[in-house]
Amino acid sequence: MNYKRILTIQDISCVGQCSLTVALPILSACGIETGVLPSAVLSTHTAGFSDFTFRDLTEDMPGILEHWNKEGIQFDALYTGYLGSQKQISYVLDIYENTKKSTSLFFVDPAMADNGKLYPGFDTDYVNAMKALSAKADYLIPNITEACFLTDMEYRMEYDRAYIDTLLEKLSGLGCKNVILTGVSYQEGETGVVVYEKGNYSYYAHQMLPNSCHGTGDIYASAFVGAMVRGKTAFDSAKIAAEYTMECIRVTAQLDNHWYGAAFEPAIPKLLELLK
Ligand code: PXL
Repeated sequence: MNYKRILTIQDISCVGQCSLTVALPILSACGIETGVLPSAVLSTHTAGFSDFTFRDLTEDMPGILEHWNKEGIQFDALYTGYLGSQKQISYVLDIYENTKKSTSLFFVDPAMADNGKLYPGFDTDYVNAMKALSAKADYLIPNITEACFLTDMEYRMEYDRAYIDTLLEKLSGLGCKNVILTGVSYQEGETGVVVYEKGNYSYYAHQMLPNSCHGTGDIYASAFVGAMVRGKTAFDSAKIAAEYTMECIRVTAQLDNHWYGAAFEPAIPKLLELLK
């Protein structure tokens, strides 16, 4: 039986349907044993709520790693998302180096920005630390805004294939092996994802839905990682994650006042169907 164990490191936003509260159920639905390491605990996510609480768990990390090492605990894959602090990023690298197997895959979603802007609380030092983490990724999963921050390129709302090619080359220049670049749109009414594997470009285009939701980056990355750890190719995983994310957006569009996240749970049967 193909039963793998993954570790995911990202925050717990207690309410808001993002990060760990999205990654854990999606990876579990993919049939993967999922170890979790919360990077921080927030009362809600930071996009649209005010006065949220934030407890940084950076200083818990070395002790957790020490215990895992004593127990000989290893993971078949490691997947990082929103991290709590710049210092934490170096601990995360330590955890990766000391819990991986020779075949383990490292997935990095540099969850720090969208729509041309960094999320609240992040700065240039954090971006620089994220560049170092991204360099180690087998699969880096940024949106265009994050890709621009990681490569010091100008963020553009309108662009062409040459702009995307330069972004991909610069991201590879950081040292990561493969890139899954989300939210790439070359035509009105259409968007898609670029799969850049060992320097080879492929593109999965799909309909651009009229509504967008917070947290879809986390849904996309979790489904992509889940499909890959299940043994799908990167292109098939990119497609499965895109189709599932679109279904989540469609479900959310039917709800009133669901502004803070995407209703990914009712769409889980669709994910299971796509994984068959
Ligand atoms: O969805 C990314 C994300 C994760 N975690 C927290 C966030 C955000 C985006 O705003 O605020 C705490």
